[in-house]
Amino acid sequence: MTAYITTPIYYVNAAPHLGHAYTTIAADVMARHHRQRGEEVFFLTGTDEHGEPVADAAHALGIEPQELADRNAARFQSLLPLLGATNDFFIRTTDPRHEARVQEVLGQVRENGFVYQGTYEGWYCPRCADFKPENEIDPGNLCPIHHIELTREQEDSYFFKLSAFQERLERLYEEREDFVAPRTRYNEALSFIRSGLRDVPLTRHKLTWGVQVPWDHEHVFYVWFDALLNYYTALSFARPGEDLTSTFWPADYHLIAKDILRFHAVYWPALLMAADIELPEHIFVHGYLLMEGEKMSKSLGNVLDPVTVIERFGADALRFYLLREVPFGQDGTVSTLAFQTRYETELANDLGNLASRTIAMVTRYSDGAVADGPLDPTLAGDFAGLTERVCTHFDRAELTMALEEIWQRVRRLNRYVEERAPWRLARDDEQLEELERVLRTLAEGLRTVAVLLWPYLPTAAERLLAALGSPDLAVAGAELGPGHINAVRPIEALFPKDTEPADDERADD
Ligand code: ME8
Repeated sequence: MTAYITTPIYYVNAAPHLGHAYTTIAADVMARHHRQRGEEVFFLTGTDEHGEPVADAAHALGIEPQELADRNAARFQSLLPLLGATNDFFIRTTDPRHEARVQEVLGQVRENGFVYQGTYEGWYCPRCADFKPENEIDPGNLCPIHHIELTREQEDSYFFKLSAFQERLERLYEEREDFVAPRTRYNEALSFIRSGLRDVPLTRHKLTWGVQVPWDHEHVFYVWFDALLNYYTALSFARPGEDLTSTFWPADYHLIAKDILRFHAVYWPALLMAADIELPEHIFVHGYLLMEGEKMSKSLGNVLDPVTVIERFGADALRFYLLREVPFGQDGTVSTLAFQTRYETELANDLGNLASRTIAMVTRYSDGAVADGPLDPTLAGDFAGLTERVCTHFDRAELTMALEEIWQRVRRLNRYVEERAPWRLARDDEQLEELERVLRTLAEGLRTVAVLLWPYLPTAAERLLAALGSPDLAVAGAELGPGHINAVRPIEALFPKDTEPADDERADD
């Protein structure tokens, strides 16, 4: 079984920020989870380097677009190891192999009869690189996302016959209710389709920074068609001398935020239909990270730098915080204060203390050895079906709910320590067997949560599993049961509390 997981490819008109890190982290959590399920995973991310936003940003800096693309693609790329991202490839749309494939696929779309010549006139936002329908324009003729004035554009274009796919798209949504998740986004995409699809420009005449249209060299492809195709083209050249398309296509999970829903949930399937290419399985749509109530984006200038957070607290803490704080799929506010609270109460106290205490007690009361025998059925009952529930949440794009399921067990284990008070049992020789059973249950419980937490907290989980002498990460082995752990080794604090206090000023600049 394979799982092909993608992030959007990010614009290189500026440096990466926390919003980009968020999607990449979510995709990485999914990639790791599917690897734990024994699936062969291909995880793709990359950069979108053509189009007006990039050309404009480069010209403002007095450099060539390619130079800006090289500079910022490198920044997006170097962020990945810092986040703990395990992508299998990084695609750049200025890669000539991508460009050639885009020309090939869109040439096929034309041959199939879905391209015609015409003139386009409409209100255009150069930052979105998108024409805005009249009902989406803010008062004062402003872009609802960037709050900048829209320009009236008229140009000769080749058009993509989106309208020809009205019925097929409606049928797709009827037949596959899990094509877009969560449901609110599915409904939004479907109502956009039902409101009546109009043809869209496929090429730009005035722009030169893009993939050249093979049948008319005065045009380049509209950046969105070039960009969307990355998911498909990458497989043909990600591995030198190998074409992975037949192994991994169709994509299983496209992760995106709601800002680019229409492109992914409407244009993308239509384009693939027009090219006779199989459609992806699922589009998982998350909300916006908000700072001071506004979508955080480069153009608005209120950016929290992920690198600063990682340097101070580590990638695990950032990964955990973002997926825990903001219910995946909804908008949510992030702040350094809330981050610190979660770090201290949940990572340092709930999990960190549980790990240190459990290992310290096994070391102290039984010389680090975990005796064979059955587990406490009370606790086993509270863990029953956990792995299955976690997997089901993942299948529905419920990454925060999956984490909550696991975290409830972390808290359960803490209560178990208090209830059974091993330090009291240790004072009574007659309770030796009970003490051994409690310690064994705790150690095995800790192992189970560590395995399931690994996608979110890879470094901490691996350290913990190493200390428990049970490095196996497969979810199949994550069910709570005896016999995995024989002995424990001492462990340093997983989430030390004495990290430098966060400073709102610094984190916000
Ligand atoms: O749209 N909250 O690129 P982009 C959550 N190149 N996610 C956020 C975010 C925020 N505040 N800000 C950005 C493009 N993101 C196109 C995509 S794909 C074929 C082409 C994330 O650099 C989120 O995933 O504007 C969003 O969809 C994406 O970055 C937009 O990145």
